[in-house]
Amino acid sequence: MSVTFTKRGRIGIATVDNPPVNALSHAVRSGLVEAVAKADADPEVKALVLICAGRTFIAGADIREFGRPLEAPLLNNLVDDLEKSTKPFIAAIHGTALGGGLEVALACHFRIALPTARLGLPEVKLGILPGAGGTQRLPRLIGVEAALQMITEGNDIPAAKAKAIGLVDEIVEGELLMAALAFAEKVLDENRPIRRTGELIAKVENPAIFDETKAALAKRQRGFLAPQKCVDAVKLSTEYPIAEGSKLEYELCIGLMRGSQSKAQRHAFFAEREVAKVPGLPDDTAVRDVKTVAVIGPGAMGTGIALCFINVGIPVVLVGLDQPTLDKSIGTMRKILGSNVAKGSMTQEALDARIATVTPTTDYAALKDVDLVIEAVFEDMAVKKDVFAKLGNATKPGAILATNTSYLNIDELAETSGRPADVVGMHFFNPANVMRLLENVRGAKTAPDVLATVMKVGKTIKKVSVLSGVCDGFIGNRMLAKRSREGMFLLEEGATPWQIDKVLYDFGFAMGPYQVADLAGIDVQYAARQARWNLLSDREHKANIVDQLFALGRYGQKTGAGYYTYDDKRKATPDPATEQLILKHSAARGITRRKIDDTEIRERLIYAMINEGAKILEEGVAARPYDIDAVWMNGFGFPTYLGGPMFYADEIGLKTVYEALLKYSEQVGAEFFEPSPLLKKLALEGKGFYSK
Ligand code: T1G
Repeated sequence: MSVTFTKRGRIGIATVDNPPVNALSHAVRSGLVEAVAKADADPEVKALVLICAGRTFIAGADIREFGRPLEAPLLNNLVDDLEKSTKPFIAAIHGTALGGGLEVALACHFRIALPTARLGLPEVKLGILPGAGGTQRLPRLIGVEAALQMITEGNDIPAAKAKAIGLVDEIVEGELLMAALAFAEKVLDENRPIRRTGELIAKVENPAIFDETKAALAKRQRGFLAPQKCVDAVKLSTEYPIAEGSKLEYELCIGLMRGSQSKAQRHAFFAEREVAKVPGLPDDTAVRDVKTVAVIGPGAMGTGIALCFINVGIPVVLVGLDQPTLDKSIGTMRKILGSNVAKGSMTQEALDARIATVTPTTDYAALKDVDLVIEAVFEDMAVKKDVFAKLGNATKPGAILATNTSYLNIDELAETSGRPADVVGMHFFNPANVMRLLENVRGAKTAPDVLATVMKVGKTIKKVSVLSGVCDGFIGNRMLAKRSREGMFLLEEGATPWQIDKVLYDFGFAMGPYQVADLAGIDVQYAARQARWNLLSDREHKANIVDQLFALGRYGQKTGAGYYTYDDKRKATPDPATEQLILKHSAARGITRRKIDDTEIRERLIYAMINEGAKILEEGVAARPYDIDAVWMNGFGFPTYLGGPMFYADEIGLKTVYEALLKYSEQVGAEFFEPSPLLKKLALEGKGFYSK
């Protein structure tokens, strides 16, 4: 039974119980409609408390029901019934009141919450908008400006802020049901008037806010449809009475829900959760305690990694070669946390206390009690082997030894430590305290409890953890290398860096590969190329434009010129000198340059990645296509409204990808575009990577 109706004296209680997050499934909607009818019909019942069992209030509509015909009663029917009741209805909130859950609470006449509760309308993150009155009632309750921000960004807010903006009537402590019953009695005793949110007026201070918000969103959430429609929906609240506005809102919501973007963003939602479950690693696999962490190497990555842990209250021992580099790292942490103080989301005392949980040292003896060590030193095998040899002796039995390498062979490092079962890859992405992706890498001898532990640690530090097997570049960088290869070949054959950058920018990436190269540093790319030289094909050796730019000292933004030139505001301008260098290179390579259209560029860059993704699945480096999509959406900027490379491939059709690969196999070479056996098989069977 998803909803029970009980009575305590003159108060009715509707309790929703639909684990894990009390989603508004058909059964819950029906149960609530029944409970409201009972409360309305029962003369003894003078008020109703709506409360949820388990860890949270209603966390929204049941996303798994999307894409299927929606069964009555619809959520809109329920919220209308709630609001029009003549008896005070009180929503008692704990955990997260999200999406349809907050819409149900908004239709209640009063809302109370525990201090730990959070409230939000995250629908825009699923490529839709609130479709049960949220865009009509929230602006009426908290004002258009505040509602626009909550609805277009989709972030949840703490109970205290919700109280401050009028979304919640009272913050209550202790046992929620008791507090809710007391609040209901107070409402009745004081004969408080029923306040129907839908009858309030949506006040707007700046009528231009709608156009201004749309313009800002077009930049900040470029390519996403839902944020724009959210603004349209909120505007309706200032133009129509609740009933009409809600009807129009619902149509906008359903329109988005049927679209490809929402389908992709819902896929992204579930991918993020699926990747946390590792096939073959039972949920009850033991995990090791991780109360203290050490980070070896206080460089940019080490500093970001240390921040991930101190930000969730786990103290860090930071190991460096000398005091100045340690001081520099602490200084950087202070600077990064300082922006929170400036924004008012953190006090200076809290900042100082957090920094105090970092113990900088040059002495490996300080590692004797730590539970997890993450090595983040220079990407050189000899340097890393030296560190792992020391770690094997300096740490306690059972301490996990992780490496942040992005390319090097973890099994070699594991052997050096003398305890390969404790060694694992934890590959963070720069900046580590910002990027959501954590690629955990299973070594040949990594123990199951070590894997289970680092997957759990990933969740603790608020990362999307994906497990990869050992190979050159793991999941993300391995596929990226194929895209970069094609980018180089296309430059030789007739494209320009700015043409290629525009194609990927229009595709939905925040930046094209050559602007990224200039940002990360041509010198860094050159070093990575040298380190992987033996893994490159003969043609890749010859497609050495990176080497030529490096030789000219053009390292990108840091030297004011790379592929582009940069002014003092770091604005990029296509550089004719680079174009000349590329033309001369093609001539020297005996390649006749030709006009290359954007479609070919897009297909060669993206299909090369998809084909490599298929090989990664074949080899078991990734267990599922979800893992690949989660890596690319959370670590490599693949637009979530396209769902990741493997989902995208299914949407355009594997047959289309397969035929294009055959074409480029002819044109560029089978060495580079021979379709993987898995992709060929699925394409010829008319299936996709996600086909059951
Ligand atoms: N529907 C179906 N399943 C859901 C779900 C939902 N709304 N929310 C979570 N789950 C599943 C999830 O897949 C996972 O399953 C398990 O619950 C635990 O989730 C009309 C149309 C609530 C903050 O967008 O943000 O309302 O993997 O691992 O980290 O306007 O889940 O175990 O099988 O994420 O503690 C709007 C989505 C819907 C909220 C908890 N609501 N959920 O986080 O656990 S649209 C949302 C979350 C809507 C109306 C519209 C989080 C959470 P499994 P979890 P968590």
